[in-house]
Amino acid sequence: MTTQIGVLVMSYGTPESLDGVEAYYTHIRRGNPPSPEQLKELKDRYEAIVGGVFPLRENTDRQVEALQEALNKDNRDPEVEYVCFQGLKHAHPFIEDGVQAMADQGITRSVGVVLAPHYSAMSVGGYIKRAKEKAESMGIEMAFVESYHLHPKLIEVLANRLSRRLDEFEEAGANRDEVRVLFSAHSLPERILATGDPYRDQLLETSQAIADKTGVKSWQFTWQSAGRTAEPWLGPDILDTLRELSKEQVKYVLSAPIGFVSDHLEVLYDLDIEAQNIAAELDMRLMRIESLNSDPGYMEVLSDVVRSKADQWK
Ligand code: FEC
Repeated sequence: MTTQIGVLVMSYGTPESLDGVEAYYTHIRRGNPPSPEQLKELKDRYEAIVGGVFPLRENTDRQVEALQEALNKDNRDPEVEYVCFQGLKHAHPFIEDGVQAMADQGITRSVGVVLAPHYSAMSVGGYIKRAKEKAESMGIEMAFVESYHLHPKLIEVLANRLSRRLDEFEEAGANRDEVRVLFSAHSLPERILATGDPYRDQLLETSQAIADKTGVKSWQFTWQSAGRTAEPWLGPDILDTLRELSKEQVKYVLSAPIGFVSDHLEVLYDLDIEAQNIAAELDMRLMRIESLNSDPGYMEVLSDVVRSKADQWK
């Protein structure tokens, strides 16, 4: 007889339409509605990205489907059937809806995993807290994957993407060593450092591991997509970094947003539009590595970390 193990796959979430942007933004702001100017500015950013749509929704749907397939592939755990449920931080179906759906299906044990490889109490920690609270109230036993930022397969798939773009720079006439690689991730408020949060160190470890694997010497880490709040956020921001690099006469830049696993606003707008515009002004050639989305290698990473957590129940 097979046992069902639930997998709560958690991701940031995105609105379903432009009409849903206000409710989404209000949720991100913990119930404080944005001003009309802030709302317009966010809608404009969504409208500017490819097709003016919300690619994160489709990408997350595909990732959840692909993970379920990868987990049950080859009948590796014949006694277990993994059933994936989606839980989003700021949109429907919310994290709590995902846990409820598991309970409705009679699932009593589940692994929670976030589609973000690096742990911060403010990001992944927040997802886990909400899932845990709901699971406890529903009598579901849950185990959580906190991070997977040094998983060898993750480093391999990211390194392959980086190498492919370096080849393209070479084909375009640049010398590989002239390309400055900029690893980046979503900024968070500086106050996380005072509490010993591992976010920054984990990001630097991923960057170093990819640089080692690809033999890249000319790299640095920079932040992106800082929130629009008054408190200080971790920096330098990628736009300032580009300006600094221009002063150093750097002409070729490769962006590697390792903190993200999907094409979405923070990649398609903040990097592909905003950073590209600055690069053009500075007469720099900027390329970006391809996002992981539902790459089979990334699905292997996720299924491996989920299985390791589920092993305790076998
Ligand atoms: O494509 C999409 O629709 C969603 C793109 C998106 C992703 C994403 C990932 C992360 N965020 C993280 C932290 C914060 C903090 C605040 C914050 C604010 C926003 C706003 C938008 C937004 N985030 Fe986001 N984030 C995405 C989108 N984020 C839109 C609101 C407008 C703005 O500030 O630009 C500040 C909240 C506050 O006001 O207190 C903090 C982190 C990640 C990466 C990890 C993860 O995916 O969970 C960390 C994708």
